[in-house]
Amino acid sequence: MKIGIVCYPTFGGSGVVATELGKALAARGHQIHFVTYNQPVRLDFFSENLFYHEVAVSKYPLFEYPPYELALASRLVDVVRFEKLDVLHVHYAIPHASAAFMAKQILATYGIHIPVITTLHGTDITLVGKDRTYQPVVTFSINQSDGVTSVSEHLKQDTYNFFPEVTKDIKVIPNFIDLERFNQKPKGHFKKAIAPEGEKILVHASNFRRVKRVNDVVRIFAEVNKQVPSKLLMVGDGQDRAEAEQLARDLGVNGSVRFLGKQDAVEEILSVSDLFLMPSQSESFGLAALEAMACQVPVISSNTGGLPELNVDGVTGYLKDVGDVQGMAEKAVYILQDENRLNQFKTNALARAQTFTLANIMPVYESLYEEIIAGSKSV
Ligand code: GMT
Repeated sequence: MKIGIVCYPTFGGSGVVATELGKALAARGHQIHFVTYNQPVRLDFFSENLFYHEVAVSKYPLFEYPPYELALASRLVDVVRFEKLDVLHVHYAIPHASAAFMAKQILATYGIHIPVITTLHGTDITLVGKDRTYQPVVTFSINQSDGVTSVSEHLKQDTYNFFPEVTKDIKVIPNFIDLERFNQKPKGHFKKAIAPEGEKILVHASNFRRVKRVNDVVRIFAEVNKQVPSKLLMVGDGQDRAEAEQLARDLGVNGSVRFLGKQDAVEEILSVSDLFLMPSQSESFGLAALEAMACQVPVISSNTGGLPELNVDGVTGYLKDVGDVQGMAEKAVYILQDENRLNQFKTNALARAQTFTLANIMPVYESLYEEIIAGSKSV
């Protein structure tokens, strides 16, 4: 198949899922065309089946807000026509689903019928999407998509709750993990450098947006650190980083916390870690937690959104109410204090991650493409 993929090219989870899916499909022999404003971060190698088409947004003094959605729709028309794509798969509804709808309508005037699949990832529904500013457009473009998927059962229900006029059937296809990349690697020397006295290593990775509650990460760590010799690694960058750094100083733990910024080889950092912290306000799935589990790192998370579909309470980690810093710290100490218990949680985390493999999930997308393409040809 010739598949067009639209996504955000940044470090965000939706872009990662879209890129990894595209790479895997290309390895299966499909021709994959990424259409986005920058080279996706994980698309860092050459393959004969992978193509990248940049969306250039021209600047003009009148455009206080350059119309990216129009530039994207135009680029999609161009790519679908000239590369003869079979299907467009857009990740993150805003503005990708509506741009794809517009492209589809324009292509119809050339006699080209291109089916569109929209994958809902999380904040496109739970934060930005349900904002009244975008709600009618999001509702419309979901209903107009030929296929709609969501990354968890919870996100599917959120979509119906927040968008009462959405009538489209939503298929749940969970996020997946490439176990060839994400596995525990022998990085003893790195562990020794970070924790020379054998301290336990806690880790958090995100885009440091408000929804991630990074201050809670620092507060949980400060509590744990009172009872368990430990270090905290903070991976990523974003609006709340400076505040979290200040909080670490205020709580007197800055000497044990390292802010590493954006990192490509997250799996190496996870490989030396003992516990992953994800106290998010909302989380449709929690891909970063799955990456941690694949590297044998148990997870202390909030019980919000799709997290209970991934993190099994008392088995792969613990789940507590959003904002329950004390409860999360208590469970972290409980896991870290006993070496046998910690090892059991590590084993369980890996076993759970193995149920979300790329090999299991990719064929589900493949069959969906086939079904949607066949359906659109029969119309
Ligand atoms: O987590 C983020 O803020 C990034 C965001 C994105 O769309 O780039 O992630 C969302 O999609 C991921 C991939 O499907 C999910 O694993 C994340 O849980 C989800 N984030 C939220 O719901 C906050």
